Amino acid sequence: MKVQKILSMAFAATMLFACKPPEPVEVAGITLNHATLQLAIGETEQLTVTFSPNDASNKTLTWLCLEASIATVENGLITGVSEGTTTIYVSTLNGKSAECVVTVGKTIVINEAYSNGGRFTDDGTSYGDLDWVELFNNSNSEKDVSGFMLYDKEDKSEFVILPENTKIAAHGFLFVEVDVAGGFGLSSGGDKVYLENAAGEVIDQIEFGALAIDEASARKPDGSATWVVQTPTPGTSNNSVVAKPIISNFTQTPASPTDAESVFVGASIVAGDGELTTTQLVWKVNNVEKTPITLVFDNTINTPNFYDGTIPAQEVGAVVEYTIVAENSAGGRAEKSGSYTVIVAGIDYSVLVINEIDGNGKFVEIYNKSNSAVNLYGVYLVKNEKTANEDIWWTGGDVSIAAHGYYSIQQSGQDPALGTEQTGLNGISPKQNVKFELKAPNTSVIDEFVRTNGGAWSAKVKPEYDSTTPQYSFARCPDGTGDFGLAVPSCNAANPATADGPIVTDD
Ligand SMILES: [Ca+2]
Ligand SMILES: [Ca+2]
Repeated sequence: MKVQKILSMAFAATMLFACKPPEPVEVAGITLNHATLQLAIGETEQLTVTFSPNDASNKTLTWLCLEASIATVENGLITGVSEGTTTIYVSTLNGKSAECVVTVGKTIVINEAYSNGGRFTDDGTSYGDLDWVELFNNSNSEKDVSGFMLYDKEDKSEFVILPENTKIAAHGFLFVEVDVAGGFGLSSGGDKVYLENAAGEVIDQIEFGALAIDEASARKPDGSATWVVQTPTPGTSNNSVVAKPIISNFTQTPASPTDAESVFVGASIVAGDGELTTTQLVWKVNNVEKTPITLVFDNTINTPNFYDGTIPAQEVGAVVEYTIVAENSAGGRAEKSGSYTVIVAGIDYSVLVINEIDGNGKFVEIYNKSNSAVNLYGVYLVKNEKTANEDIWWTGGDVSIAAHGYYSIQQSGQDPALGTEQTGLNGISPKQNVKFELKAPNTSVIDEFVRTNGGAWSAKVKPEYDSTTPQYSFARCPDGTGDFGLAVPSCNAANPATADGPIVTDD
């Protein structure tokens, strides 16, 4: 009996102890199984929460999505609604929380485009051999893209069709070279790309601007609606590289400033990744570095994100080179360069003509029809429609051509006593197609001479005036105002009042 009583008391004590309410275990923190998530429209994905500590007493959660138009969430089950990026928040009753950034996109999208295929950077990098696009599968299941079609013109005159059995893994990438036989090239100055599914429906279309050799236009994050410019990542995620700032709508006014004019330089600049930290104009005059000019945001210009600054007026002949530099807080950097040469104000260049061209004596003679001298600074001759700087045949220095005077430019290697100056370039021939354009510093054409049979500039043309006697030049007769005809060469001297005959092209 006594033993039984003792046991009974022990049992009661135990019961008393067991019934004492346990101390609640507070939630110290929660984490989600995804910090970021990619989802196709209409698709679902379950987020799961891990509690710390795991035996926390109250695991009640509240879920919230910032933009229900992009995605919805119910007990951690996310449903993609429309293209965009939003954030899912989950919190406990004691205020611990976690979040997941959700990007919702179309199931299969054009994720990246590269337009400088076949070229190499200075360090030999090639981002794929040919122009290419990258497709991305936003969804969490593998997708068959056999028969999908890519093209860059609405008439579908050139296209690439993805072959049978082409699949893209869940959240995977497909690298597609497009500048292949029957395919299409992408313009490095900017282009469009369309993507059709096997049923012939356009499921994505993009448009991108000018890209440098080390730049691609890319969705970032992958599959999102946000486009950036960054180092190409063919066939792999765009998320791992830093997006550069994008400089567009570049403006320089005036194009050919005089010594009385300051120069307005501006561009639209967006950050890419992070925030803009630098918008600067780095510049030099005649190779001497100047203090950089800060480009400031200008809301008076009706162009978005426009930053501009002003380079002060410089002396005649000054060569001004400048670079817009934009940097973002993520370490991305972009540049856009320009240059100009300061010209003399108020010159009427229309009084200048190409007066004579001699393919035998190898000179071009310029004549001034007016009663006053004309400064030739920045006036230039272009041969055979070439426009690259190295192909400008001659550019005038700070010299003047007298009233009713002549100024001749010889091909290199000719008798220096004959002309006024020599150009380093050669190539005047009396038996080839030829065109010379005399241009003002603002690039407008003042006068031109052309003799062509319609073929290539390198093509031979008959008759070959170097094999005739005399070896004629092509000259305005009389000086300045007459039509071009055949004349005995007269470098830096008056052309005859009438030509010996017309310039003939047999073929
Ligand atoms: Ca990529
Ligand atoms: Ca002459």
